[in-house]
Order: sequence, then C-alpha cells, then structure tokens
Amino acid sequence: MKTNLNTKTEITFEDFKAEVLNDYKLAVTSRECSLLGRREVLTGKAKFGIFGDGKEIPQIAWAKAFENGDFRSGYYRDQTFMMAIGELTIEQFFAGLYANTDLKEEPMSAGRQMGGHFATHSLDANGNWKNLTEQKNSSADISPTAGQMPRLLGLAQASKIYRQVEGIDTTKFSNSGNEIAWGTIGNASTSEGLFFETINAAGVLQVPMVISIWDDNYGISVHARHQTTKENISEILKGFQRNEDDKGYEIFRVDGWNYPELMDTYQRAAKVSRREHIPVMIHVQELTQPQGHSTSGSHERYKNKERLAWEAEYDCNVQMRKWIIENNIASDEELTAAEREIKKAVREGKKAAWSAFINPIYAEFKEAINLLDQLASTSPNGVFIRKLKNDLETIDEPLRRDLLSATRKALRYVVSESSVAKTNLQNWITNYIDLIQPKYSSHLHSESQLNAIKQTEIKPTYDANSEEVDGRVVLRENFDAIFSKYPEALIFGEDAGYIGDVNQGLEGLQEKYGELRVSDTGIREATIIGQGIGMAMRGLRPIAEIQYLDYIMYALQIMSDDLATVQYRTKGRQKAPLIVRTRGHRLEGIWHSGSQMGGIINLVRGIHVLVPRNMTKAAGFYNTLLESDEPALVVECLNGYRLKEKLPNNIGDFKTPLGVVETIREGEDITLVSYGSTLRLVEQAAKELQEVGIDAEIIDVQSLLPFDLNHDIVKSIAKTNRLMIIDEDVKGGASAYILDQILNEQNAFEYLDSQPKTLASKPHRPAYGTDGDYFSKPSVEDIFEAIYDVMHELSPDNYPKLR
Ligand SMILES: Cc1ncc(C[n+]2csc(CCOP(=O)(O)OP(=O)(O)O)c2C)c(N)n1
Ligand SMILES: [Mg+2]
Repeated sequence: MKTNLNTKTEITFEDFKAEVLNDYKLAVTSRECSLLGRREVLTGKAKFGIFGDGKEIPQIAWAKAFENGDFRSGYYRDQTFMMAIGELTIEQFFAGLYANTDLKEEPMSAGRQMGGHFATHSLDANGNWKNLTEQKNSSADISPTAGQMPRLLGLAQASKIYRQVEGIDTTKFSNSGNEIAWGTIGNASTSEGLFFETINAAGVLQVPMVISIWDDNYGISVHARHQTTKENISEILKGFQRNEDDKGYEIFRVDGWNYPELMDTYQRAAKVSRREHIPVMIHVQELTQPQGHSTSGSHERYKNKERLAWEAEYDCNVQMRKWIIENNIASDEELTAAEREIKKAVREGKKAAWSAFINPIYAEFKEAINLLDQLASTSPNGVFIRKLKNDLETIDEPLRRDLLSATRKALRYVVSESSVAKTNLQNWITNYIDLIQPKYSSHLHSESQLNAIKQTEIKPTYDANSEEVDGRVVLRENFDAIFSKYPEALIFGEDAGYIGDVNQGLEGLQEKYGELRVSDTGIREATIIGQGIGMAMRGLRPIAEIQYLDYIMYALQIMSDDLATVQYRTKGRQKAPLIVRTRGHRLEGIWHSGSQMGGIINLVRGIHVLVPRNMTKAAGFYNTLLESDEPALVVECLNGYRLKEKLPNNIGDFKTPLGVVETIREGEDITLVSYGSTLRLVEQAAKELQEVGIDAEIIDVQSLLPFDLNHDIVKSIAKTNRLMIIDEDVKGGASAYILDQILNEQNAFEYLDSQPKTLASKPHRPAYGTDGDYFSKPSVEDIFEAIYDVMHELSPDNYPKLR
C-alpha cells in the first residue's frame, strides 16, 4: 500500500475522496504496525522497537511531493513515509524488527540495523549503480541524533553540481539537477551542533534541501524548554528567512495534525526548492508520541495528565479521521470497517514476517538436534550431550546463537573420542559458521570488482632528464590530470578554492575547473565530510579536504558513524566512495603536529587509511582510489610539500597500490617499521647506525588500513629476527596496531630473537618549537639509541652501553 503520488493532474471529487481514504488507511496501517511492533518487543520476539506513531500524516504529505530521483536523509520516525513511497511493506517492517538477515525480506540492512533505520538500494547485487533517477531514494539511516544532517547537505549539493557543471554523465543520477534532498529530524535533535552547522552551510550553498522538523515537544523525556531557546526552533532560526536582498531559507510552520495544510505546505516547499534550488525548512509542530519514545520505557513517567490528554486528542490520525467525517468523505462506520480490515492485514503481515524469519532457523535447528542425537548415542558422555540437546529442544523460538552454543559445547565432551558422529558435528559447525558469519560481517568493504585492493599498481615513470620539483607541484599536476580525466571529480575544503589550498597543491585549478569543482568551504569539518558523503552517494567523486589532520577530530564522528559504515549497514547496496584528503604530522605546536592515528584507525574501520611518505606516493593513492568504489583517508606529510621530488611523466596514471609495504632500505640486523613523516628520521638514524656497524632494514607501511596484505614484514623479520616500530603517535596508538598485525596476523613470533619493540611519542600533546618537538616525539637520537639498545642486549661486547 502506498500513497497516490500523482498530485499534478486535475481530479474529480470522487478521486479526491478515494485518495484521502487511501491516505488515511495508510496512516492507520502504519500505526497498527507500531502498535503490534511494540507488542512484539514486549513479548520478546524482537529486541527493541522505535516507531513512527504520531508522525503519520505529515509523512504522507511529504511522500506526495517526493519524486523519482529525490533522496531522503532522515531518522527512525519515518516508517509511514517509507510505506507511502512504496519502499516498506508490512512484512518488511516486521522483518526489520526481527532482524531477518535476508536482504530480500529485510531490504533496509539485512537485519544489521534495528528497525526504523531505512534505506533503498542504490546498487545492484554486483555493486553496480542502479538508475537512481527512476526510483525513490533513501540514504541509509544512522542512530546518532542529527547524524543524518551532514550527508543531507551533500545529497542536496549533488543536484546543484549536476545542474551547473557540464560534461558529467548524469544518466543514472540526475535529471538536470531537479532532485530534492529531503531531511527529517526530531525537535530535540536540532540541539546538536551538526544540525546548526548543516543549516548554515545549506543556506550558504543554496541547495535544494528541504528539512522537516518533527516537533513533538520532547526528546525522550526531556522537554523542549531544556532543548531549544524559546522552545521553538523555527522562531529562533527566523534570521535564515530569505528576503528580497539576501539569499537564505524559505521557512514554513504547520501543525502536524492538519492534513490539508500539510498537503499544501509540502507542495509549496517542493516547488520552490526544486525549481530555484532554495533550501526550505518545514517546522511541523504539535506532533505526538502515542506510545512514548521507544519500547524502553513509558511516557507516563514524564508527561502530565493534561499533556497526555492533549496528545490523545491531537493525535494526527485521530484528527484526520475527524476531518474526514466532518467533510463527508467517509462515515464513522466506513472508517471503522476499514480499520478492522487493516488490523487483520497487519496481523497477517506480521505472521508472514515471523515465519520467514524463523523457518530457516528451524531447519538448521533440526540439523543440530539430529547431530547432537547421533553424538549422544555414540559417546560415553552421552548423558551430558543429551542434556545439551534436550535443553536446546525446549527453546520454542531458537536463535542461531542457541544452536551454536549447544553444538560447540557438545564437542568439549568428546574431545578425546573419535567417531563419525563427532566428525559430522565438527564439519557441520565449521560449515555453519562459514555460512552464517558473512550475514553479520560481509561488506565492511566493497565486494565489487572495484574494491580498492583489486586495483593494480602502475609505477611512476620518469624521463631521463625529469625535473626535480617541490612535492606540492607533483600533487597539483596530478590533481589537474584527475579533474580533466574525471568530470565528476571535485574537491572542496577550507582554502581549497581560490588560493588552491594552504600548501598550493591545487594552485590555479579553480580558475581552470570552476568554483563548483574546486571550492572553498566554511570552517565546518563535519559537514565537509557530509557534503562528500552525500555527493558520493549520488554518483559524484568528491574529494573532501580537511585542512589539518589535527582538525579531523571534528569530522571523525561522521566518518566513523556514517562514511565507514555505508557499505556495511546496507549490506553493499549503497556506497559513498569519498576520498578525504588531509595533511599532518610534524609542523608546530599542539594542534598542528598531532598524530592521533591510533584513534583514527580504530574508529574508521571500513575506510582505507593511507599514509604516503611523499607526494608522488600520495598522488598515486588518489589515482588508485578514483578507480575504486571505496572511501579512503589520505594523510599527506605536512613537511613534504617543499621537498624536491622528480616529476613523473605518467602523471594522473600511476597508481600506488593499497596494502602494500615498501622496503626503502635493505639491512640484515633489525627490521624498522614506520610510515609518513617519521620515516625521514628513521632513514637518518639508519645511516648513523650503519656507522657503528648496525645494518637496519626499513619498511614503509604506507597503508595502515589495509595493512601489508602480502605479509612482507614477516619476511623481513625472518631475515633480521628483530623488530622495532617507530611512530609519532602515542604509545598504544598506531604502533600497537602495527605490532598486533605483525604478531597476530603475520605470526612473526617464531622468527623473533629479541623482544619486539615500539618507539612512540610522549603521552602528552607535542609541544611547540624545535625543542618542543624534540622532547615530545621520537628524535633521530631516540631512534638511534633505541635500536642500539636492542643490539647491546644481544651483544654487549660489540655494542657497549652508551650511557
Ligand atoms: C548522539 C546521540 N545522543 C543520544 C542519543 C539517544 N537518543 C535517541 S533518540 C533521542 C531523542 C531524540 O528526540 P527528538 O530529536 O525530538 O526525536 P523524537 O524521538 O522525539 O522524534 C535520544 C536522546 C542518540 N541516538 N544519539
Ligand atoms: Mg521529539
């Protein structure tokens, strides 16, 4: 059941009545899902429920204004909208609640996200783009409040790019930039910084974004008076209203229970936004929460009697019903009959969803029971195994965990036996895990042909008399090649446009490629990333520039929660191949030379993290990434832009492979592993060590995520039998990650003759000045001495104590 989306043609009163009734039935269907959904949680069939009750009618009005090609970026209240655009059935609603891992049954996330987190499929099963202009699109929701806002900006900006930039193949993505990006947010979540940052940025950019604020006066139990100045978000945002002199927003206010006014408001909003690319805010007031916030508690705890009575009366479905009767569209009896039918349909849909969820597990359950039975009958420990089997059998609605828990425990009883039944059970468990685990763990990265690690290396090549240039020139020439090769590529960030970035890696490129493709942004790191995520989701190839690595902290939440999880949370049905460009390490002072790499790599699994030691390597990474369909962070060395590098003659074409380390110095005595700016110090230390007879091998990691896919580091350790990891992050940061990879993934333990060591910075932030750096981060002397000490331990006679 979905709403009639054709609002453009003249219709008769009979048609009008039918449409209104259809809308009402949809609202009731959605409500019934919420009511039954809550019951499913309370009776234990589902774990948690957060529903769209009390927000039905505005979402139907919104759906009528939503056209093919448009995008939604919203939150957990939007089930009615998803039903109204035909992207969520009753069965799918319940499949989400039960966490059905079959994408056919649960297309939003294959059970990875709790119910109420909606998505449509932008990609087919092979990871290829579908035609997004022929379908209604919803970017995949995330749970952090206001986390949907940064991405919304980019979804809207994409329309502007498609309308105004020439030369892009828009076939699958845009019809002259006529698409609106529609956002939704709860009233309380507008207190988040991400909301304000996005609102300001969209006003500056003038993009077709329509943000609806579902205002029910509460954020869980916290009343609007603790959330919003003047308790009214549209009141305090009045200054954003555009006027004859200044660009800005169109702001509407409407009551969420007023069906005809909602219809009118959404049509007007769509018209102005779609045609003129004006951002619009719709403050939908007087909404309610008939069942409270979620299944975690009841709202009677924090709403007084008057409020509860008001909510019962102004429940949008109740008001629509009243309006229908008052306007003689249908009688009370007709509506009651329709409601009865709907209750039945929802009950049946729920049942079907439960069967679809549980039946495959029952089949697996029977297999497990049989195998346990066989094992019990052949083992001297049969009693214990039979008990496990009997306990399992008493579970009416078993989960996969129950099956595995019982079967894996059973193996412990037969550990020293050998029987066919045991082998069968062992094989079954192994196969079962192999079969089931991907349902939960696949698609952290792209599983398409375009996965970044499938890209093959192309080495930079040089003329005999290749020029030595500043590193930043290699980058600039390469970006120039990128923008001419890929019309859909664009870059934006603070100072990235007019001056061509703070280090001139984009010098002259705005003039050449225009202000939309090489652009300055406000100081707003989180929405710079969001802008990139949204545009990447719509087929563009954005490069979002974060001016310094230290300031990525502002963007890290959205990288971690949104960008890193796009493929995973949609099981490969959406992607955002955003490249994040930044520069860092070893400049000056606490906030210009940080190296929070341990934090980053642990927070952004799902994003590649690349740490090139020079600009040729960096350029090669950009070239690789543009051929792939995955997001990545590239950290350029801040102190490398003025260092000389030879200019390759295959600029734009050479590709640095991901997950491949490089041995930059060969040696016999110890393997030194490092990356980025620190490598230059390591190289210097290695030279000095050679003078005292220590021959170090240096390996540049280059790519922290993915890490040394060929396991080359362990090959080096097999030769040197010693390992030192040198890093300018704090101890326990990236160096600990590298050590874990080498010990646990590469099994270097057996080759080590001495304790593997890490040398990292002091635990405080790096102090300012040359001495500040010297006393905060590993210096050449620190590196020298640390390695010398390892050799001293090995042979005190050859390497007597230094001090
Ligand atoms: C960043 C973050 N903080 C806290 C939460 C927990 N939380 C979930 S919903 C919610 C209230 C949101 O209220 P509102 O935005 O008004 O939306 P409503 O549920 O009322 O529709 C909170 C605090 C969260 N999901 N994310
Ligand atoms: Mg609220």
